[in-house]
Order: sequence, then structure tokens, then C-alpha cells
Amino acid sequence: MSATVTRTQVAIVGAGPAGLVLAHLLGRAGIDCVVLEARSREYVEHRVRAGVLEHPTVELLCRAGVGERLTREGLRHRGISLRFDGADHHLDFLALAGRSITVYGQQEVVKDLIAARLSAGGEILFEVGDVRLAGLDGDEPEVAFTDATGAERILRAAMVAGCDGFHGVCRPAIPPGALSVFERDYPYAWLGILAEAAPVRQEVTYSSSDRGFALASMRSPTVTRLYLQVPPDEPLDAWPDGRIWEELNARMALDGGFSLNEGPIVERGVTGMRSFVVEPMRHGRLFLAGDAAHIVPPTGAKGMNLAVADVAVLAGALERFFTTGRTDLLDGYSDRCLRRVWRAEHFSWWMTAMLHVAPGTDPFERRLQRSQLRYVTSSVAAATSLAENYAGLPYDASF
Ligand code: FAS
Ligand code: PHB
Repeated sequence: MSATVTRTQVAIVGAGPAGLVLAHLLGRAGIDCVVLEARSREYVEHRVRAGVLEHPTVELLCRAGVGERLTREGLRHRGISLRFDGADHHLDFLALAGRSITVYGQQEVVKDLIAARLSAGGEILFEVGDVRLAGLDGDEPEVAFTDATGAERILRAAMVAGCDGFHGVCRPAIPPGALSVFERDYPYAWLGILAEAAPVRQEVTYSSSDRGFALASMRSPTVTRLYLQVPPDEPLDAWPDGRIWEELNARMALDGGFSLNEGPIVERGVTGMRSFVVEPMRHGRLFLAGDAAHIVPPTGAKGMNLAVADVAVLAGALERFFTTGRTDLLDGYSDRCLRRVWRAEHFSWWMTAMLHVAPGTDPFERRLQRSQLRYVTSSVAAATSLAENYAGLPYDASF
């Protein structure tokens, strides 16, 4: 069957935060683009993932006109708490770094962006299959795919944005020799649950105990989001509800007593912990953004925020190209993004190493971790460093 050929200026593969924010910014700049997404709209709008938005991410979404519901329903937090040795230590990001964070589910951001895109007449093709890239070194690369009806399609574009996540097809479309890969796997994973129970604390709490790491977050005043450090590849059926609550309460113990509000667990999953970066983030007319190019362990709450930061740079560079023909910003895209990526990689690795108990951790290492926790919660200088990294460094910062 001959394929139907269509054209656009930018072909975007993936309707996660990276692909959708890019499509939205390009749409506002009058640049034509088409988003290709393998899953259904229903699926991507209900996929539970990130929950913490940095200050720059909130600013960008509000400036781009998709921040109305985020501003209304998002939970603004002054900071976070670090819990260890039976006590809580609050880090006030607003006081330390002049910026705060907002808790708002990633699927809510995705819902808002899809609604905005479609109501602006933008094109998002859901349930596409067999996506293949070709001609990335030429002037008009092609993305071949089957659409939701199974029909063969070819989308020709001036540029391709690979926003299809870690397991997508865009990064593997780059010849292996053209990329340098930097990675680190961690000897633990996160068991995450979503429960219909009121959060006990109004802000995110990271707990480091000898039994392992735990994290208490939330999605709304009635929905709590909790994570437990577990061995990698831990089977979910090893964790019946009772054991999950018992272990969470044990790891989040406070002198003077503490217990979580328990409720029906409506979602659960085990997420592996990995740090991963490919360089460069561009090959010919293919530009990688978000998890397609880099992964951080979620301890620093950076993944979605990095994806948004990448496409903020890419949108500006594409607008410059399509309005002036100049490629200077496109040529600088990878280097510019990688500076922020490695800052976030370092911060996420540092938070992960400070708060988790790796198998075989000896008492010497636990003492070092405890000293780091005491230092970062008592020194204004150290707390400010954590605060500015967590709340989000300005997009024009050049660390
Ligand atoms: P995504 O993976 O979100 O989107 C890629 C899209 O491409 C998907 O919709 C996928 O279906 C589609 N796709 C894949 N292959 C395709 C193909 N061949 N053809 C077409 N489409 C294809 N980050 C934070 O910032 N804060 C947090 O609190 C946080 N918590 C997390 C908790 C968990 C449990 C997990 C797993 C991740 C967490 N993250 C967090 C990281 C996470 O949010 C990612 O960084 C974020 O989803 C990255 O966004 P994208 O790069 O858009 O990739
Ligand atoms: C979440 O709310 O899902 C969350 C919060 C902080 C993290 C990771 C995830 O570090």
C-alpha cells in the first residue's frame, strides 16, 4: 500500500511533557508541527509520573498561557523536609533561594497541554505505530508510521524532535558511533503508590532511615503519593498493602510518634533508578529532548523539569531558524542543554547518595551520610545550595 505523504515544519515524536510543551511553544510562534504519539489520549492523560514542578517550569507554563489550572489547583510549597534520626528538618526554599516549587501531577500538565493544542487547531496523532526515521542528514527528513487506522503514512519535515522518552525510537535512530553514552545504575528502585488518603504533611518529606529511604508526597488534599526504596526488580506481589504501610511508617518514624493516613491504594509501580546522558543531543536534523536524551533518578524531582527546559531552548532555536534561516541557536542547542542536564544529573545523584542505603553500606558510609544530612540542614550555605538546585536554576544560569 503506498503511504500517504504529508508535510510539516517540525515532526515531534512523543506526547509527553517535552513533545507537548514544544508543540505548544511552536504553535504560539506560528510554526507548523505534528505530534506523533504511540499511546492513546486516555493513556497519556492518566499515566502517573512526576509531581514536582520547579519555579522556572511553572513560570514557562504560565507565560505560555497553559498555567491557569496549574495556578488554581497546584499546591505551592515553600520548601521540603529532610527526616533523619527521628526528627524533621525543614528547608525553606523561599527564604533560602527566593523561589518555591509546585506540586501538580505530570498527567495534569499533559491534560492541559493536549487540551490547549487541540483547541488551537494543533495536530496530535495518537495510537500511531511502527515509527521509523529516515534522511536525518538530508534537508527533509521523513518519519514513516502507521496511523490509528493502520494506514501507512509518511510525514516530511524540515526538523524532527525526538521527545519519545527513554524507550523510544528516536535515539536508537542515531548511528551508535555518533553518540557518547554516560550512565550509572543504582542498586535499588522505588516502589511508588498513589493512595486515597489525606497527606499528613503539607510539604514533601524525604526520610533517610537505616531501613532504607522513604518519600511522602501528594497530589491533592485527598490523594497522597508515597515511595519506598526497594531492591531493583522487586516484584510487586512481595508488597501487600499491609506491608507497604507498615514499612512506610517504620521508615518515617519520628521521636514522639508519627503515622501516615492510610487509604485505598489506587496505583502502584516499581521504578528503576538510573542516571543516563547521551552526547550530543542532536544528530543532523534530529534534536533529542527530555528522557530521550537523559534520565535522572527521581530523588531530585528533575526529570520532567529538564524535559521542559530542553524544549524551551529548542523552541527558541527553531523559531530563529524558521524566521531568519540562521542555525546558530540550533548548532548550540546540545551544548546549552547539556550544561543544565549535567547540573541536574549531579544534584540528583547527590540527593540519591545522601538519602538511600545501598546494599552493603558500611557504618562508615552511614556516618558520612548522617554528617551530610546534618550539614545540609544546619548550614545556611549548604541549605541554600540544595534549595536553589531543587527549586530550579534560572534558564539563563550557566553553571
Ligand atoms: P515521556 O516518557 O514522558 O514521554 C515520551 C512519550 O513518547 C510517551 O508518551 C510515549 O508513549 C511516547 N513514545 C514512546 N515511544 C514512541 C514511539 N515509538 N512512537 C511514538 N510515541 C512514542 N520527574 C520530575 O521532574 N519530578 C518527579 O517528581 C518525577 N517523578 C517521577 C516518578 C516516576 C515514578 C517516574 C517514572 C518518573 C518520574 N519523573 C519525575 C521523571 C519523568 O517525569 C520524566 O522525566 C518525564 O516523563 C520526561 O518527559 P518526556 O521526555 O516528555 O518523556
Ligand atoms: C512525587 O511527588 O511524585 C515526587 C516528589 C519528589 C520526588 C519524586 C517524586 O523527588
